[in-house]
Amino acid sequence: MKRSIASVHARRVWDSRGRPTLEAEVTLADGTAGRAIAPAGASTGSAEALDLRDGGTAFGGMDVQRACAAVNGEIAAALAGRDPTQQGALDAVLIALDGTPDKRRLGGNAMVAVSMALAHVAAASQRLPLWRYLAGSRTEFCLPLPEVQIFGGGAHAGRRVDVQDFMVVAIGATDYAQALEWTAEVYRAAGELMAKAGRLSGVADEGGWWPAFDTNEEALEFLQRAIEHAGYTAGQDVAIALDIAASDFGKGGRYRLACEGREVDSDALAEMLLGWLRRYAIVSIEDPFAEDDAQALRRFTLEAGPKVQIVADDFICTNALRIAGAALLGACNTALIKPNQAGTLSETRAALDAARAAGWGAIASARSGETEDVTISHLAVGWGVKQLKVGSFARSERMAKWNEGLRIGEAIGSFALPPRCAFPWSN
Ligand code: 2PG
Ligand code: MG
Repeated sequence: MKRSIASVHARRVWDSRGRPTLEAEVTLADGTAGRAIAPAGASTGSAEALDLRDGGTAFGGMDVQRACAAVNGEIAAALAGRDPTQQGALDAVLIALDGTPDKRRLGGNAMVAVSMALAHVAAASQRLPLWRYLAGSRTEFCLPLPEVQIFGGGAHAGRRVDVQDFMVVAIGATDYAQALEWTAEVYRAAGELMAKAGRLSGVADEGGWWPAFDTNEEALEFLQRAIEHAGYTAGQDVAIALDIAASDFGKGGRYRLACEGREVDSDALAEMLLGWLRRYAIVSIEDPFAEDDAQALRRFTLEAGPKVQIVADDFICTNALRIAGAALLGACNTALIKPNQAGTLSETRAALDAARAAGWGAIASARSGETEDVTISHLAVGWGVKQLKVGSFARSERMAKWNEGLRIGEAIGSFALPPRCAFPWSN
């Protein structure tokens, strides 16, 4: 069979933080090949598929020789001769082969790289671009609304501020190309404002400006000013989205705001965030409480959820069952969809379907450790995910994803975004 898998190979490559990661390459009997690279998070949820690292002293213990060996040995043997278009069945083979609940034996990084490479080679075997292949029988397409980081804090900037992502969404843009243009202007304006204020000191892990601010709210103020400085109306043209990533500084209902030198409980944190929602043009807020603080998430969603997108990342870890449980509880209303949290494309898709079934919105998301791999851009379009988060508007591992959207838009023949009424309730 021409379309059968002839080989599966993994090689060690390097990510945007200069750390090892692995690239999987699947080749068919007729020579068609597809490849994908595993991304890596820094602020990870505890229920994520395990990112298998070698430990020891080399590269800070981050090497991936064991994950590569798993691909080149067991995984390659299990997939040889199979039909690459049977994604569900092949992912099931990977899951059964691993046999652990968190993919710790073969490694979530090994599995997601292979799973994505299978989709790439299957698309190539049908001479389709990946987005088109993933779309199946769907015929209507739009591009995702970009959610773009302007300041990067938390675990991505030496904890310079507690909040991790200060982002913008060009909710008033007429199409994807214009959304990128507006974002570029806001990013530039923010840099200029920081330079003028003597606060410019480089960029954080995802390309956002390094947040040389004294309080979290000062960053928020600066961001709103940058939107206006670039000539846009905050809240109408360009709005603010935050990823609090609260699991990184909170546990057991206590939150340590290190940058402000104080500790607060869930209620006081909620008060602070609700105050921000009143004073700034915020339309989306991710992980406002820690992953173990479901009741605070529920109360916050009850209060703010009707107006604002409340995004679950660490809380649900791209897991269908967790999403269904969170929806039942009424905690959050939008799922962040990260393939490497799930570990296979099929489980990622199941999480998206669970979000849709619950009436939740969804955002496809890259990780803080990234590469030139642009699978996530294809996945957003192909699966009709209406928002995309890949970090800032600088550095090629980020720009590769935004630029791929421009190529896909040309191929579709339109840069149309989801209908405006779909935000923030897009699913
Ligand atoms: C997040 C991501 C992306 P990381 O928390 O949403 O910003 O960060 O990949 O480090 O988990
Ligand atoms: Mg997050």
